Amino acid sequence: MSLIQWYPGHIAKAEKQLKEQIKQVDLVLEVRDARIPLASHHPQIKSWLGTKPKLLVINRVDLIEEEVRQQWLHWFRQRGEEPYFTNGKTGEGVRAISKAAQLVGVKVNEKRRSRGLLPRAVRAVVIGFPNVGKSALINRLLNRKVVASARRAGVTRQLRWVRLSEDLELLDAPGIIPVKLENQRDAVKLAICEDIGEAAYDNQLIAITLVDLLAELAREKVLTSRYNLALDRMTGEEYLEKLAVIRYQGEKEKAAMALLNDFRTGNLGAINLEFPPSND
Ligand SMILES: Nc1nc2c(ncn2[C@@H]2O[C@H](COP(=O)(O)OP(=O)(O)OP(=O)(O)O)[C@@H](O)[C@H]2O)c(=O)[nH]1
Ligand SMILES: [Mg+2]
Repeated sequence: MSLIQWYPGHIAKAEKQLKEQIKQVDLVLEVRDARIPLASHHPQIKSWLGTKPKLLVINRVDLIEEEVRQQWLHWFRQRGEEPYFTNGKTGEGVRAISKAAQLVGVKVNEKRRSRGLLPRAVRAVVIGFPNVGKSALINRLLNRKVVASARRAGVTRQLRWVRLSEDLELLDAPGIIPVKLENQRDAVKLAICEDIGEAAYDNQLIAITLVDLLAELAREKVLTSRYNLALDRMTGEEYLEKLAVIRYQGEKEKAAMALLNDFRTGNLGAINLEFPPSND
């Protein structure tokens, strides 16, 4: 597989501004993709945060099974982190986030008062990989569409403050990715889940890897039910070719897009691409 390396200028710029903004806020909301909670973790966030409080938001909870969600909940808690599972489309779980954010605000204002300062709204920035649902979550928190949110990665291009209430202000930030994608397996998962710019990868290669990954996860039956074409002993590459022939007049790009779209929208079912690693 050719390497996925993608770090466009607009992301470099966004990252620079974001690092400055993080210093100004009281709280950071880190949004990840529930199908890949590890691969969608930006490795540098910790060093940017220092001692700043963070809420861990695991979005797209509709695209994993309940049992898997419980496994992640348990895993994160064991590591001393409290994950907030959300659905940026329906708003499920967003109230818990605003409550937790307001609690941080109470602490901020206690401190301010003790220094003779007037209380103010808590300021939080929403960060994460492109397309994980940051803007969608902000819209759900506000219950109306204030910031642009759409299917493709790279929708938010500028930092933008949104006042949620007297007590809470949120900063919508463009998606960020590491300068170097060290782990190519993770990079492929980001591409499959569309949490990285389209320019970064080749659709057919990523679709082939998706099929191979489904086989690895023993979930290949979802292909049979969706396309009426069983994987049997085919490789991902052979499967894509065959699917193209029987459904798309031999056009592999179309077959690849269908596979990717069906996975991304949940048409193939709720499929997590990662499980919590064993804690030892
Ligand atoms: N299935 C599902 N889709 C979601 C969820 N949250 C957001 N989406 C969809 O994911 C896509 C990306 O959402 P955005 O809000 O634009 O994501 P973003 O993180 O702001 O993206 P950038 O600004 O490009 O970095 C949109 O099509 C949303 O409707 C969710 O919980 N489940
Ligand atoms: Mg956005």
